[in-house]
Amino acid sequence: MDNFNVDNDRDQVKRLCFEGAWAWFLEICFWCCVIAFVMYLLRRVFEGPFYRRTNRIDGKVVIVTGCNTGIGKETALELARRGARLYMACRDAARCEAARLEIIERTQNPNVFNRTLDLASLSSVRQFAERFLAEEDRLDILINNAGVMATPRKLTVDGFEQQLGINHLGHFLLTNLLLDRLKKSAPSRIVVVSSAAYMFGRINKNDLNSEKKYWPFFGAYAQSKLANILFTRKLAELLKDTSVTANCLHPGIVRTELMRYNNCLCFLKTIFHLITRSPKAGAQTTLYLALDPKFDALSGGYYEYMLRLPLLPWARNKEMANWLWEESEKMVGLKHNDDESKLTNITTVQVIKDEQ
Ligand SMILES: NC(=O)c1ccc[n+]([C@@H]2O[C@H](COP(=O)([O-])OP(=O)(O)OC[C@H]3O[C@@H](n4cnc5c(N)ncnc54)[C@H](OP(=O)(O)O)[C@@H]3O)[C@@H](O)[C@H]2O)c1
Ligand SMILES: *[C@@H]1O[C@H](CO)[C@@H](O)[C@H](O)[C@H]1NC(C)=O
Ligand SMILES: CC(=O)N[C@H]1CO[C@H](CO)[C@@H](O)[C@@H]1O
Repeated sequence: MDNFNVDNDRDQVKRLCFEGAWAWFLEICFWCCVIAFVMYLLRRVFEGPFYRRTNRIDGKVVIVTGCNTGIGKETALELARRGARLYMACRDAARCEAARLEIIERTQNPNVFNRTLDLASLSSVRQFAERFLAEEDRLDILINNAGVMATPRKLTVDGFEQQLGINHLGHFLLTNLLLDRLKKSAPSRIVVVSSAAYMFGRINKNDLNSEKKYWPFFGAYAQSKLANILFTRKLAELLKDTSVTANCLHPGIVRTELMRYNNCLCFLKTIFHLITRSPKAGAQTTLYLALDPKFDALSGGYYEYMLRLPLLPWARNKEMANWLWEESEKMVGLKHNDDESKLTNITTVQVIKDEQ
């Protein structure tokens, strides 16, 4: 009798819990929610933190290089939204104008200007700087963002390997030409978009231009991004008695056009999409360094996910930073060199300085 009752109860329990269609439905719903929540958390983790302060920069003059697309465009958009007087420094006039019109429409800020800057040409850099210095009295924020990654080996107009030429040397010259204006506008700042790929990089003293051996990503790109960091740190040191700060960053792995030269990675696209950040998320650390008031006084740091991170020894090497700085000065013609042709460039620089 007892036995019968127990079995009966068990049956009833079974029926209640597992046999009703609603039970299955609830269970499926539950697991869907769990999966959705986990995916949401993962996305949040990969998207990283956002810059939440609402400080405006009305009337501040800002230059962003390479801002017709990708991280640069999102950076420009947010700075325009906060009232910047924004100079878009891009190599392709049509793409620049398209982005400019979109930014004006979305932010209702009319002070957004298109300017041509091809970092693969020193004379283009000089022309850009000359025009800018003639039309603006101040420069509050310079954002060196433009870049190319893992391209086939190609030379710039001036004969430099293009990843080094565009990512480092073009920006090196640009920054130096604008430095006095930044000092005059202090507190002001320089933000350099580098990459965690610097970890794979070494400055190849004997073959800066990868003439002997060309390794697109782990060689030339990584070297150029390491150069960005050494440049920033040397700059911070040179500027330590001024109120001009210089900081650099890694934006995360961001879905942009940067991969345009790397079709071989296409098969990874789906996975890639899951673990990468949107350009908007990718712009957050740049915005943090450009906007947060604390960087009026903090200089020489390397940031990722809005956190200051320690650098590997070869990115902290002062001797190398000094060597690279001097070598870069020679390469872009900012310094006395035995070579006659390079003397002409010093004249150009002095003319620009005299105009101020
Ligand atoms: N995406 C990532 O995962 C990632 C990771 C680490 C670091 N970064 C760095 O983030 C920065 C921005 O990259 P992104 O991902 O936004 O790439 P992107 O979408 O390819 O944008 C790069 C920008 O740089 C411009 N540019 C290229 N060559 C130039 C030149 N010679 N003169 C002037 N502008 C030039 C491009 O102009 P065009 O459109 O005319 O080509 C474009 O506006 C780069 O410095 C990159 O190294 C990106
Ligand atoms: C750049 O902007 C000006 C307005 O400031 C516009 O008249 C001009 O057409 C633009 N340049 C290009 C190449 O679209
Ligand atoms: C060595 C060097 O960089 N020379 C450049 C000086 O500037 C002119 C244009 O202003 C370039 O044509 C040279 O290549």
